[in-house]
Amino acid sequence: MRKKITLITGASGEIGQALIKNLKENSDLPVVTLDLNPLPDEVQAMVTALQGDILDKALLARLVSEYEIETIYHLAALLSTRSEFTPETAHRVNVEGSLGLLQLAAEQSAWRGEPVKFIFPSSIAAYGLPDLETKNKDTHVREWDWNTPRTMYGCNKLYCEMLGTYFSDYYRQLAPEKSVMLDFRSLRFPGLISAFTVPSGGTSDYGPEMLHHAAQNKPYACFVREDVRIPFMAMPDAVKALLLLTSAKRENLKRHVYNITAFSLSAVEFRDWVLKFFPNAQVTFQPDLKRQAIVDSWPGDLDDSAAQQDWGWSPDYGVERSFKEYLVPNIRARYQGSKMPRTIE
Ligand code: AKB
Repeated sequence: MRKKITLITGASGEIGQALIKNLKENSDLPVVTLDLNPLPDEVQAMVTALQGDILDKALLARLVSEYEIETIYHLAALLSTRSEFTPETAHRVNVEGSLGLLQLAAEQSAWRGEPVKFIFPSSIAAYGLPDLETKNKDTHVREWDWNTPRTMYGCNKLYCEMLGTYFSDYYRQLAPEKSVMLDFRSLRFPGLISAFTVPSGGTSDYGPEMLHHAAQNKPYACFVREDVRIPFMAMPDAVKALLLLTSAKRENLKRHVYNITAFSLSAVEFRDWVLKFFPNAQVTFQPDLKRQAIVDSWPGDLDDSAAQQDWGWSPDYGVERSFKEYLVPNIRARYQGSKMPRTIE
């Protein structure tokens, strides 16, 4: 008999590490991870870790032959800045990788006669607002607004949302017999901030970078203008959202893709929060006009009312609580202790 598991791809990334720790405490199902990179020792001990490429068909076939997968958290992706440097590789990993996993989940759903839940983190990068005037005016961007991304990563995320929806609702729609289909659920995350890891390869990285530099007493040159605004979220809320959406009753979900947000800050407001806790922080603003243009195309804030209504979403961490109770104490402890946070994508 195949062993029931939860599968996490891209598990060595920021969300993956936080999710593993949470599942370890709150779920009875064993977790199997798949990542190109090794996991840090502390999380590796909590899972069965497979090191490999999501594009490796033989590896995926082995996974299906050994395990019955209940839920897939498909986190593996190249982020927005990195993807602009290697767009074709980004497309391979972000789109072809997702397609392969959707096929795997579709096969497993049909084989076991029960849908595999496929949880897919999307992003504010799926939006592309045309100009700053529109961005400043439309501060409650809804899921169907401005779906015109201007990055490879954003295009990949938007398309994979559509692919997931297709696999969930229409896959093999002309086949003579209808089989059980997978259950695709996706979240559009704002910029995420973790106390334990520093991101790299993203374009919302200036927020977490500012904070982690301040905690280490290092000067930081912010690569966007003072006034640029996007929504952010502390990592515990990101994990909470993934788990809430996973456990939501399917009949309550009126959409496959949901916005979620916690708080919206301009870069200078972010700096001011950092200064409250690290008054000696040295932050300057030296915009990189190309990365700036990407952030300018992302919404200043989102309308997440559909998530609130359908599956009870609300963040636990507003801006003050995020800094005061989660980010600052953990970051301080981290840098005072022996372990430096890992930089990860
Ligand atoms: C990135 O900057 O690429 C990500 C994102 C906003 O999805 N953090």
